Amino acid sequence: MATIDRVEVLVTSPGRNFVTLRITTSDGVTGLGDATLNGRELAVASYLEDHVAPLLIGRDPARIEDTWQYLYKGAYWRRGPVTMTAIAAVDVALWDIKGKVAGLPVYELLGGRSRDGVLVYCHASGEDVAALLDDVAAYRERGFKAIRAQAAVPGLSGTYGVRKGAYYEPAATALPEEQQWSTSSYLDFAPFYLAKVREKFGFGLHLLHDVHHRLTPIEAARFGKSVEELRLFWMEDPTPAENQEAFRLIRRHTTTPIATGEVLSSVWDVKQLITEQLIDYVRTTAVHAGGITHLRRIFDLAALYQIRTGSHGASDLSPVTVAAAVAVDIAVPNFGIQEHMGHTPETYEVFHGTPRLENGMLYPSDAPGLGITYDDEAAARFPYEPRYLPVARALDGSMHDW
Ligand code: KDG
Ligand code: MG
Repeated sequence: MATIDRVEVLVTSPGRNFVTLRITTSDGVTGLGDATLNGRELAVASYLEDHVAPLLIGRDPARIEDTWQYLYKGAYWRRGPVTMTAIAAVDVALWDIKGKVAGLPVYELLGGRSRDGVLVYCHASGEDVAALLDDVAAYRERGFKAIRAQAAVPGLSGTYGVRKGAYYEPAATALPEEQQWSTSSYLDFAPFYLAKVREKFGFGLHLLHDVHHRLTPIEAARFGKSVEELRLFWMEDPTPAENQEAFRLIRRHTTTPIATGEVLSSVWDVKQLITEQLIDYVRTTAVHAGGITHLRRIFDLAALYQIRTGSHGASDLSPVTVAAAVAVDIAVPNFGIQEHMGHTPETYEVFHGTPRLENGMLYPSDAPGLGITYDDEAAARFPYEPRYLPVARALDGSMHDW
């Protein structure tokens, strides 16, 4: 029997910070897992290095489920983003190893393809409505069939989701940047610019929007109702998702589909949302929700309630997570859509072999495992730098959800 011989926690910052776990077996097979938790990277690195790596040495790398249960039940302290991201990194690395040992891509081990490719949505944004419309046009030119639209709210410093240069990176400062928030300005403006997108491009395009946890349930209900005729693919995170019953109120008032779950890390965190059919798309990911093993469990529960998948895929999820996401997305029966932001050229200097993007669809690599390799020499050129996500304050100076 092969055993786990080496466990390395790799931290690099090619354009942004990434934490990667590399597991090597006694047969010399390596597996990669993403362990990046944006703005709290070193907490997961320490969890893995100090508390998980010593437990893995000598274990059988083939026993993925048992290792998952060992790390989850063995921690005693359940769930939470740091624990679940650490477990995810181990889980994904072990699936990568299992695929390499079998000589098969991971999606074959999950039951094989249910579809030819994975529909993705990209991010269009603008400092004003005209710039947003130009950005949507440019993404359509590139073949995207689904586009998320966000525009800067006039008069506020810093709106979530609005790109300044070629790449959007909110975790860009050594201490959290303070942005402003006004619910009334947002509620007046967002339906207006989403209508402009529909007016210009019609309905032959999936249109998405991220509220980013900013509204109360009744405000979210009003927003959803006000954009109903625009037939959004979804409104995302209308209200902070830890209050699961809040979605009952939103649901009572609007047929605009709801997506949530990117900050949630276990099946327990989405159980009520799913079993009460309070959402339409579940956005949990392989990196923050316990790896491929646990994500599959969440998606299977969602399938029982006709809820589709719509995994988070921002640029703070490394190319290893993109590969893991596509492996799951291509296999599960209830796939909905996959977020895809892509990464900077520096990131692709470190991570090679990312899934192929063509005409708004992602296609998995046919290489055994997940198909991603990690370039240590390139990684060494990009040392870790502390970076924080912004925070938001309402106009009276009080803290708001960012
Ligand atoms: O690290 C935080 C980002 O991943 C998040 O703000 C991105 O909301 C997001 C999205 O939908 O991509
Ligand atoms: Mg989001």
